[in-house]
Amino acid sequence: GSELPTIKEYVDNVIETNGESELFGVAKDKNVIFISAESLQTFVINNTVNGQEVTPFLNRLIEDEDTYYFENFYHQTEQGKTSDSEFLTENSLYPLPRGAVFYTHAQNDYYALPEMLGNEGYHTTVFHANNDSFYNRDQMYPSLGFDHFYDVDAYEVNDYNSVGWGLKDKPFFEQSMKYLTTLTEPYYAKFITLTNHFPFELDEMDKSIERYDSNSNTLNNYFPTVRYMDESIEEFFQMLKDSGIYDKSIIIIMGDHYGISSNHNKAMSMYLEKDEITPYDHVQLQRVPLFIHIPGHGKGEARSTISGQIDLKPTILSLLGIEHKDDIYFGNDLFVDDRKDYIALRNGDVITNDYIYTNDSCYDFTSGEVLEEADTCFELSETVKKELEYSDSIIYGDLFRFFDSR
Ligand code: GP9
Ligand code: MN
Repeated sequence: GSELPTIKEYVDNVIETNGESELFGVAKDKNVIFISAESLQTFVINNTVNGQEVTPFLNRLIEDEDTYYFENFYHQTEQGKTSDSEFLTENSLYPLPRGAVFYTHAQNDYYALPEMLGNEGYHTTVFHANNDSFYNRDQMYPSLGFDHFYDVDAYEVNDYNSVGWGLKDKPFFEQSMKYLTTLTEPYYAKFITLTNHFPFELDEMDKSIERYDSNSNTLNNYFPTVRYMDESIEEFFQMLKDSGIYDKSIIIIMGDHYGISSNHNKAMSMYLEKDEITPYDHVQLQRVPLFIHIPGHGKGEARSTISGQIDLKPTILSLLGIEHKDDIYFGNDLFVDDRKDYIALRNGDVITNDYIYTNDSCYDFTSGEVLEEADTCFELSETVKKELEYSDSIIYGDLFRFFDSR
């Protein structure tokens, strides 16, 4: 545990914010409904395919005065994909550079969001129609402090209501309602969708829009399954309203990671009407949508804050009015002004308001031009290396064992 004080000092000096959050306590004692939207990327938001909107519901949600939408929000996952995004969200720690921390370090001590919310009287639960051992979730969720996991056994799955990886998102949300309506309030309930998963299979009857037409079937199929997920979330909102849950809750929707890898850059450049996908464009394609919807709030807006999955834990705690000064974490409340002004991707890439560091080069954030004079950009990439190493040390050394959460 000898490294812990050094890391804590770094967190106090570099990460910890001072100013009051604009939204501290705004959702005190409310339920938190978190939707992890499989493979949802920002490039489809407010975009069209064959002249049709891809995500009409989510686009309308951005305009809703109860919604904060973050357009410069990045996934920070590596090989652990969905599980990495869960790890980031619950801990505000980085996932590991290789493998999935859900598999390799499930027995560690953590001081994760579900545990902290549990201490505040919240019931914490996950809904996901896959086997509980997938990604070792049956081991990891208790370590994170989740009270219960409604896995595939909680659902009725048959040939008619499943496709690709399993239960389709619409029946998934529908069947989840009977459990959700009986949970003790307040609760933190995480829903992990599945239909919009590579290779993006969808039954004809579930297709509301046509495929794209390019040399990549992956990209072509992506659009109709994204639309299906958009519709499933719309139906879920309606069910929340009909059951009276909506007014007692905040709803967060987050893309877990990219769905279209760089193997499909040729088709992607055609869709985006670009000559090529540059390293800069590649980083910008790592943006995933984040919606924070607070029913009755009335002050929501779209924001360009440079942000990432590492920021969710401090943000959710702050919305609920929970202090966590002694905690060790690497993100910031999204609603505080003096946030650290960069986001690190797991591979060491860095994004700020002014530039993007990737591929040993610095690019102008807005124009995507390579910057020749960029000392601060290169210096920051060194800070970020250290920050990633600190986070890794916590996991490799199981350092939360020595952490007194008071
Ligand atoms: C599996 C689901 C998908 O349960 O979360 O995982 P992914 O392949 O996206 O990491
Ligand atoms: Mn995923």
